Amino acid sequence: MPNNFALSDGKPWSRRQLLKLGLAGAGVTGVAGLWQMLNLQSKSIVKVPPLDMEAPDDATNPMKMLRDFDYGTVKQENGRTIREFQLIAGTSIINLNSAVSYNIWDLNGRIPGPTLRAKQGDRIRVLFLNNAGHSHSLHFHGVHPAEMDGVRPISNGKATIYEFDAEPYGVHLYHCHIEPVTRHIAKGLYGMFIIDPPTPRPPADEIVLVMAGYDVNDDSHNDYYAFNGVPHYYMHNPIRIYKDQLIRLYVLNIIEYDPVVTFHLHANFFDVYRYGMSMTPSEKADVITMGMAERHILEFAFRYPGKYMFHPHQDAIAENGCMGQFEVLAQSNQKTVNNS
Ligand SMILES: [Cu+2]
Repeated sequence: MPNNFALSDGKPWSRRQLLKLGLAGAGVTGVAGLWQMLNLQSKSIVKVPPLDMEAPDDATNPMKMLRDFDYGTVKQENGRTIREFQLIAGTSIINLNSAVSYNIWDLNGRIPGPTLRAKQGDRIRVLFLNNAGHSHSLHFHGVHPAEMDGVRPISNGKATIYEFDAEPYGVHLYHCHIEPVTRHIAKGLYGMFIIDPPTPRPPADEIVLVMAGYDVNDDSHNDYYAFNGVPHYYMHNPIRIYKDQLIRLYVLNIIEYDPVVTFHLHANFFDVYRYGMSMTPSEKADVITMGMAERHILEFAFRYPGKYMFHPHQDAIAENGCMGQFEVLAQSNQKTVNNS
């Protein structure tokens, strides 16, 4: 397989370019496509409050990212199911607050990158195009051959293909692995990679929370922190969920420079599925400690309506942006109030 091919104009791949490479998608078909449709159908059993879409549709749209899963394009090749994703590294400027803007590296125009989602056993193919100015790569957590480990630099304007089987099931991640890795991660090149178990988990309102830090003055200390890209966003725009409905949080700690953070949920306890690698919880907690790159599934339901905070219990980290709240709504047919 060609592992490093140049693209002439550095623009996103056209269907013609992909056809030339034999990589154009054929749509959702076959068993894996059926799984995807069933997955989406089971989601339709779950009631999700209308989103407050105040945020601009640019590199940062934390409300949209909460429940946004990229299932890729499913194809059949030689009797195998291929799940194909496209990730394009670029550059963006984001506003960390009303006074501070910051240059990031993004994936598909967003920070964090897309939450990729597959079923255990799918063949994963990731088309990676680097348009972000420096050499970058994508390293996936999971099990795969050495040549697919994503530590080889892909220079600016070049593309590569990572291909491997999705295993084992769990909550994983991907990130750039070019030195200094701290900087390449802290500047935005990361995302969550969920591999679903063969037997689906029960229907739930599934929500992604990625904790990250920003070192804006390059002194190897974070100045700001965020859930899903924007400091304090979910404090000002609470995540609406419904009372008594199962919430399944996929939480990732990708904060560089701080060795560990915790995740604390107010007024509740959650079931912990460590690394998402089991179908039965290992423990119940209201604070969980997460080292760099640790990620877990946390499940809970709220019994009482109201607003409830979540944040790392290192309060300096919370106060500098890694803080949000759930707004628990009483009835699933209730009209939500736009309090903007
Ligand atoms: Cu990089």
